[in-house]
Amino acid sequence: MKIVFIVPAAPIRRTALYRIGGAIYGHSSAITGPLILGRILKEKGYNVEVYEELNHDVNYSLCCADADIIGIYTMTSCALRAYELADFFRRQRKRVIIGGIHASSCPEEAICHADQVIVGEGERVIADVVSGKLTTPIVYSPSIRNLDIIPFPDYHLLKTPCDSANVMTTRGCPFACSFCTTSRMFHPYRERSIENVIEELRGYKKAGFQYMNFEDDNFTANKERAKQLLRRMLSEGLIFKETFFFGRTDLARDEELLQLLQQAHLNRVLIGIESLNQKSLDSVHKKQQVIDIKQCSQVMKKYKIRVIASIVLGLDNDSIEDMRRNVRFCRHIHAYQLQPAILTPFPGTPIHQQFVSEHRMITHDWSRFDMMHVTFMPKQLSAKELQKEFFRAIAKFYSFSSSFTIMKIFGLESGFRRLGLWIISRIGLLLLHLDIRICKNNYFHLLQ
Ligand code: B12
Ligand code: SF4
Repeated sequence: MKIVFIVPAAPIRRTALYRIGGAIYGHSSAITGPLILGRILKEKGYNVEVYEELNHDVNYSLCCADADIIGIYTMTSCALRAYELADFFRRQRKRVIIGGIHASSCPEEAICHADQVIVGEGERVIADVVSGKLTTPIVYSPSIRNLDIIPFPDYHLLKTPCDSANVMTTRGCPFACSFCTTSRMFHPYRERSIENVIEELRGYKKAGFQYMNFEDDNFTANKERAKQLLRRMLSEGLIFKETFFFGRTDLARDEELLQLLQQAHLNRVLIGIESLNQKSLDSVHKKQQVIDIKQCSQVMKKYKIRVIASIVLGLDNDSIEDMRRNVRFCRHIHAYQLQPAILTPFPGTPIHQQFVSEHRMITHDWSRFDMMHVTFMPKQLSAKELQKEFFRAIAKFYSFSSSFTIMKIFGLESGFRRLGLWIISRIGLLLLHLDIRICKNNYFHLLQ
């Protein structure tokens, strides 16, 4: 029996410009859920293949012709694409199973497009769903407490390109920011043993991966554990050319940790700065002080760790001037990249519940839930103004001259990548402005 897993990508993400931008931004990687579930099924004797749409077009009539079951991953911004594919395969009389973070928040919606939906982390139930032992349309899968018993993702199943191995050494996050989806989907916070992670890393070294990402929502949540792991990586020579990770500003309080991160080539980090307005940070329960942000920004350069600064646009307590100050700050600290994320009330989060109850949602078209579109009525400015602030943030942050500053601090490759991002962002903004001018049904015109 053949099972094909698909990780969809929204239409905009499948355009050439986006794919070029993605290649400059970082190295291609894969969502690990389907690779883990795929391995469980492969070990039961099924023939499994996994396809990701993000980096490569997929010829479905070729790869799915002999498939019996199609498993589709969903995140919110790709949900409509996932449903489009699901409907297509069901018309071909294939059995369709849907899972992932969006379907886990909206199972009743997903089941309209599938034979079965799995809610939550799928490891415990996938084999029984596929074999037909579990037959309810919506199957609730409890999360696994001991992460060490979960098999490693099987990259041999992945039939689309992928340059870096994604490793999750933990699931969830001990914090609970009100806009965050992952800390709710992956609950409670759990850690794998160091030995188990090291064994997985050995496999990727052996397989020849040059790049690796720690995709933990908060890799340095437990600093002592992170240090232990980094020491083991160093002593065993499990160092990759470049390793990306997600962190919080509090990691900068620990100089030993910073040294180890640098030595182990964990040299690119996405940090949620969110806002320099303490009231805003407190309002989303970020549990982060402005002083942490400032201190963190100063020390990262010293350890040559490039910061992808993530800021949230549209928090209730932030004025236009606050948002602009956040962008200026990210430029000033020479952040390597900027991720200006428009506040997005993902289903299943407290912020979504709040905005629904306050009648502030302006759309539930999931394709807009990509952190680049305004989906709710902001408090201090109009929706249209907020959308403009997003464009403005990109235009102000990426500039020709700042690429050379980045080159000076982080070296030639980083400088060229930054230059590339400047070019791509300019082309993107230009095309967008043209589209807004020409196309009367551009999303921008729907905003008040
Ligand atoms: C790696 C990653 C990426 C990569 C690769 C994405 C890709 N190839 O499409 C990159 C960096 C490119 C990326 C991009 C984006 N991402 Co991303 N990404 C992740 C990340 C960090 C790790 C995914 C992972 O491996 N998880 C660990 C495994 C164990 O979990 P899992 O894959 O979900 O699988 C479990 C269950 O979901 C379920 N399951 C999974 N698949 C299936 C399939 C079936 C059939 C079944 C039954 C069950 C099932 O069982 C699995 C095992 O327990 C997650 C955060 C996270 N913690 O998940 C964010 C995350 C998924 N991304 C997110 C977002 C918002 C985006 C972007 C929109 C960001 C942006 N503005 O650019 C884009 C969209 C890309 C696209 N496809 O269109 C959000 C999604 C929120 C939401 N509710 O939709 C997340 C949750 C991050 C966050 N902090 O909020 N992403
Ligand atoms: S710190 Fe990051 S991962 Fe943790 S709850 Fe907040 S946003 Fe989510």
